[in-house]
Amino acid sequence: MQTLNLGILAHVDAGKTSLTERLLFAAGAIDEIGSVDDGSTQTDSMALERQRGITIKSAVVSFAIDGVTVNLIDTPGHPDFIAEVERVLSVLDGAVLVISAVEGVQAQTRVLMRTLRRLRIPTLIFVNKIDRGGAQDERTLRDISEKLTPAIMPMGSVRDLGARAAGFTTYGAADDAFTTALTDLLASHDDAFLATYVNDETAVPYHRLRDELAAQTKRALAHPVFFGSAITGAGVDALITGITDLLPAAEGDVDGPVSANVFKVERGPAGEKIAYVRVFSGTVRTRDRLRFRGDNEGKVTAVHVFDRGSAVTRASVTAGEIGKLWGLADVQVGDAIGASRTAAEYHHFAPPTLETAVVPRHPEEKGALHVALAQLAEQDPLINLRQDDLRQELFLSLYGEVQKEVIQETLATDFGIDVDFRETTTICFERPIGTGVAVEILGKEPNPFLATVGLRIEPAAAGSGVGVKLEVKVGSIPLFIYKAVEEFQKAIENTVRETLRQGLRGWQVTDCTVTITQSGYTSPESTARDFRLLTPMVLMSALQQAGTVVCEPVHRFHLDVPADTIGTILPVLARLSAVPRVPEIRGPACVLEGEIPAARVHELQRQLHALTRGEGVLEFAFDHYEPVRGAPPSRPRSDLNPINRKEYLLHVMRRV
Ligand SMILES: Nc1nc2c(ncn2[C@@H]2O[C@H](COP(=O)(O)OP(=O)(O)OP(=O)(O)O)[C@@H](O)[C@H]2O)c(=O)[nH]1
Ligand SMILES: [Mg+2]
Repeated sequence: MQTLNLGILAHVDAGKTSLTERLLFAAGAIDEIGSVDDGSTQTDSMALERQRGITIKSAVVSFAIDGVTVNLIDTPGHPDFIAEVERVLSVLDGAVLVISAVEGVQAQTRVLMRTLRRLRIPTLIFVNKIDRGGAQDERTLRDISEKLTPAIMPMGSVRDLGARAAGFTTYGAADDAFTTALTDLLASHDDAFLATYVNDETAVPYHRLRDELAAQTKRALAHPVFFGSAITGAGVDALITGITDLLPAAEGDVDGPVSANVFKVERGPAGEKIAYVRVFSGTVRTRDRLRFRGDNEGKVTAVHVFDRGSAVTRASVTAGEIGKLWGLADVQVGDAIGASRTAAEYHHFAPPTLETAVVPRHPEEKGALHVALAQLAEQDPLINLRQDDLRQELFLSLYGEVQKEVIQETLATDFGIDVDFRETTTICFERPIGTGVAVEILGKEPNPFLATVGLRIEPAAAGSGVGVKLEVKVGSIPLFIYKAVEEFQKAIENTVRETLRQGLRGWQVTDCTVTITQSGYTSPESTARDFRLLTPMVLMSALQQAGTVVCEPVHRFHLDVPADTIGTILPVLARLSAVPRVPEIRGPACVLEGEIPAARVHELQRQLHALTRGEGVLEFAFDHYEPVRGAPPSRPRSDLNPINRKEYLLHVMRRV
């Protein structure tokens, strides 16, 4: 039996969970259809999801149709939980992007589609909620074509739009407008196809058009669009046919070497760790020993595979399938098992832009809080749990306020720990603006360490992160010395990365290249420790020479407001350092788009109600980082600044 791993993605509330439920029902995997509003769906199974009516964690369910097992992955749409979507992307064979026919293309829809296209994930579009008042078909199609991609193909037409009886009829060979539009779209992507068509228009029979549409959809060149309603079930059968006909089933050699990716980690009722894996190649069996993240190893004690709705016990999980594995105690989200094709470090979306300190209400629970947060970080490493050495506080990175509330509630209900958060602040970055060079020579004052380290730091392209290069020649030296040199250089590289977590103003330094220009030691006295302690001094001195600019996250916003309020809104936007584009008046409504520093978004949200008589709707999504205008903010350091040599050396000596 073939497998298709399918992600359901959308802006919050577009109807992903309802559609997942409807697909399961239509395929006969469940007998009764659950509802998000009653808290009875298969995939919103956490108590918090049911209470809040939103999806917080990605969840897997499955159905079988026409000899294909479809593993559906329902993802959260709220931007605070985008990390959940990120982890799922690497395991998908295809996706359904859901768009509400009432709201149209929304902020998160663009972010998701941009990523799906960049990763070349075959994607169908489902325009949902055609039964709701205010639903639009033509306008939604125009919206998709203008804002997402023009490479779309409407697969049918809608009747009784906006009424409970709304339905969807698929086009066929007899619909001339459809076959002409389809031929045009397909010909624009494939020269061979275009040539056949130009030579003889009638030479392209309908089945050839369908085959070519499937081929181009599987290559993520074309995106068929379906319409329907997750609530009434309209259009859902056509969507299922589209899923099985137009999306590619998983491939992989079941007898090959094991290669798998961990995309979700959860704890079972007894606290045991469960890893969700997508297997790309090979077969994982109970009692197999698996290697992951370097030299970590674990023995699989149980395997579950998704089958008709839920997960069932099996002896093995094979290439193409998704399974749950028990027994891998040290496994983390994002781990590659065996020779996986995806690296553990993959980031398709922006990192969290906020941070906050977490404080237990009862100070004696500090230790327990650390353990609990470490467990949450295992499931979501992007929260980036860290302890501040100077102030002894625990810090988390966050996407937004809803995620913060969810963490607070999870700590209270699952771990019995009540916490408060300090003020949430924006996370900035520092980028070097020039080149800086520094060196400390072994045996030369004031270098107290048995090591020579020379470093150069220079700016690199935006978004490139930190690169470390070597300019030192190792030359022809005996192997045992070579090993030591290698170890010392590794120590320098690791320390460079560690030190750059706090730049001149306390922010992570990024988008730079650090070159090791010199390294020296004395044998056998020098140790890796000498390099680890000296490197921060050299690097910070080079960085000071280079200078840095503090960059803050900037969001792209979309504001829907009554047209007569625009005169009062524009000055407020200016005060908040937002840069709006020309307002677009649509009758009594006005659409304003532009950019705004992430730090000011909440202020805008707070004022919007009063400014627009409660009618304004604000949507935003992260766009890019840019230098802070005005005085750059600093972040208190969490440990000693190596620029202050005297204190740094005193501290280092005291630690010995
Ligand atoms: N009328 C109508 N309502 C719908 C339809 N699909 C979903 N809804 C309603 O829209 C709301 C959101 O639906 P969900 O299925 O939770 O949306 P979601 O995309 O999973 O939301 P998140 O997971 O929180 O991002 C619920 O109140 C649903 O009942 C539809 O086709 N028609
Ligand atoms: Mg949902």
